[in-house]
Amino acid sequence: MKTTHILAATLLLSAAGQVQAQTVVEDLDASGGLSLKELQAAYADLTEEQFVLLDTDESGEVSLEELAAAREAGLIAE
Ligand SMILES: [Ca+2]
Repeated sequence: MKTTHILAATLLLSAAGQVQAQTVVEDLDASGGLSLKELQAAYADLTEEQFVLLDTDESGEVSLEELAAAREAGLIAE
């Protein structure tokens, strides 16, 4: 009985942590990629130099894949 309660509490804690961890970036003009402006809406401190580093295929926009890769590499916060 006691073990069940501890397990439930642990699951609740980890679920709450995941919700907080991810920064939401919105494709406001629905272009399919993220512009510098759209990224700065979520990451106010992001510079143009950092944006260029995230845009690994130099398309001028950061795709969701590029954003995910940057997060994994630790270039940008979750
Ligand atoms: Ca790109």
